[in-house]
Amino acid sequence: MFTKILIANRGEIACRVAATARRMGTKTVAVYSEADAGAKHVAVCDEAVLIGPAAAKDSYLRGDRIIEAAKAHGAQAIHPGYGFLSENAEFAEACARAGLVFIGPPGSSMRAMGSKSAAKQLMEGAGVPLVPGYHGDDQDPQLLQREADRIGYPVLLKASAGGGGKGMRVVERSEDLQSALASCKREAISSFGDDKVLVEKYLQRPRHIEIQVFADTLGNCVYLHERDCSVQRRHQKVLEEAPAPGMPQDRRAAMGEAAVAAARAVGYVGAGTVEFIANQDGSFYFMEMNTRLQVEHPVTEMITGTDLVEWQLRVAAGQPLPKKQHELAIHGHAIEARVYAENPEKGFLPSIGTLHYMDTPAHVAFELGGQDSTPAAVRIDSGVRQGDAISPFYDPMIAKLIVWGADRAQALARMAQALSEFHIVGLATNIAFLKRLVEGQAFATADLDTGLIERNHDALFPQAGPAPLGVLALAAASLLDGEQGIRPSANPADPWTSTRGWRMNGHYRRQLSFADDYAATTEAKAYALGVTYHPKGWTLDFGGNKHALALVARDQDRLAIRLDGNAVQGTVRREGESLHVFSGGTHHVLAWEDPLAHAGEHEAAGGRLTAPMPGKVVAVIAASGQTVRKGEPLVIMEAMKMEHTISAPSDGLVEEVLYQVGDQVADGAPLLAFKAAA
Ligand code: MV4
Repeated sequence: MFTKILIANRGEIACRVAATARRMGTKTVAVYSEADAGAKHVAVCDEAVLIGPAAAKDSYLRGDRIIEAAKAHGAQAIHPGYGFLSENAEFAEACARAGLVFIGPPGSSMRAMGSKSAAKQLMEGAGVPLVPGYHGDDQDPQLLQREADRIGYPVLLKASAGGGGKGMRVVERSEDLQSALASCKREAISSFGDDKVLVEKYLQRPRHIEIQVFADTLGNCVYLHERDCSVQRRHQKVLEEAPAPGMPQDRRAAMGEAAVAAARAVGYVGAGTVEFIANQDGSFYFMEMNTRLQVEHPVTEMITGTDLVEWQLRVAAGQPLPKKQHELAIHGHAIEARVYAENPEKGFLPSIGTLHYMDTPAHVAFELGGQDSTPAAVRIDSGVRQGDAISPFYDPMIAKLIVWGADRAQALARMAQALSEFHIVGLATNIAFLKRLVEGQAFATADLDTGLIERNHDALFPQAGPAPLGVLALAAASLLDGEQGIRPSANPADPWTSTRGWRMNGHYRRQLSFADDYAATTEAKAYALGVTYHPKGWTLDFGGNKHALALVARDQDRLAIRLDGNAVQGTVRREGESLHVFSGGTHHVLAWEDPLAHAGEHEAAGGRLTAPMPGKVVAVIAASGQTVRKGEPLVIMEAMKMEHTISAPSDGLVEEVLYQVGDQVADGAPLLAFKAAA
């Protein structure tokens, strides 16, 4: 076994690989970019090497520097993770030339699967089922027309060099084929430098079912059953599960054997995934092979009780596969949800910034399940910690949330519960969307196909409404109870210094004011709550109705309240003047208008103007020493391909501009010194 490996990746997969290496007594070398000096993957590895600037092409894609780093640090092997260099045949071969083991398949296997049409020809020879279609070399438009007419419409044109849904055209009628062919070829040549296309029968409502395979250098090859990854949006997987709901044992074996035949046909070694599309009737067809460990591998680990990274290291070191086919049974059901820093309400736009607060459900970081032992109910694989930034340079994934259950119903219930306990402040996330998705009728009843999200759009993107009373009551209870903690008197029974709102005659009354911007109008929605204090709680007066409120229990930010006799639970996290209320999988942000907060602050206007998020300065409009009017643009930043204008908060003087065009700016960094006019 290797004594030291280099992990040529970042984020959760780098941390995941490091966890197994540590368990096996193998030392790890991390590589990192300038943006990742403080990243978790650097912290969890034994050694670390800076390989270049933030942009991946200058760092994580620099195979030459990575190989150099591996040699300089005495690593014997390189684990590529997924993405970056993981499916780069030249890199795999360059490792070998440098005397390093590439932990993955041979370059020849990657190349054989890299071209869709060549792969289909190979698969045809190996007896792997293919969608009815044409994948020949002759690209004469009239021949393609005859083939499409023979197959029958609708047909799908696919760029042979494509992948992940790029370069595809659905053609409904014979007379539309030539124009679709021309446009498909244009996209194929510009995206992949190769205009070869193939023609397939277009399947309606297909499922994406993939088979995990593993081969060693001694000629053994097994399948570790299937994953259903049908729930996707724009070819990005959102939920993955294993086993596939409704899969009969004989079809599972047939798909597994087809996948092993596919792997053997290309001389495969290591972890790979053979992707099929399946009709609703269960018929299945080879699509492509992913020649790497995949993001969603944990669901397979959970149901088979294996550590696939351990298998990768053993196979790369020349050892045989740890298990034979008949030893690979399925135990229970696992579901993975990809938690992203993105905004589902804004077209899933990535949300960059700092994870100011991250509270996760009780979980294990990585743990082996097993045929005999029950796996952990909840596992989280994450490459970030509270306080870390999600930068614009890399994939904005926050974590993979993986749950296991004895059956699908239990796994589903655990997923819904875990999502409602996953609380993040600082960034937009897809957590509430994921919760609606797993609880929705279609996923709950396993009515799966690749169009599930689009078809259920209205249920998955409900109109935002005003904050419900329970949310306002949680916020109120959190504030009111918090104030009671401030007790200057040594004698807790002393009514004169208590902050419980005690009054000698009658009950003390006050008003709490909250606001939110759910309607996304410029006018925020205001909520005014009258509060009357009682010895054991409060009465809330809201919208003309009275509601009895009492705090039942509190554990830091977690509250249990009674509201009109009903139990309500939630977490209230205060960040400045914002109250983040998490309850039942929802996240409401309420601005609290604290009447005391701004006392004595009026002269402090001005000071420094800060970057709202990490990004790049694209224009500096104001000059040092310039007088400006309120609202005038001063600096323009670009982050996530969008421009953000920083404007003068009031009339005043720009004392100093601290950045130049082209500079990278961290979240919260002062951009200019500004002095408000008197
Ligand atoms: C298809 C198909 C329907 N019929 N092929 C999309 C990406 C690539 N991996 C294969 N893809 C598809 N191929 C035929 N003949 C529908 C898709 C497809 C899809 C497949 C898997 C997961 C999500 C998808 C979303 C849209 C279309």
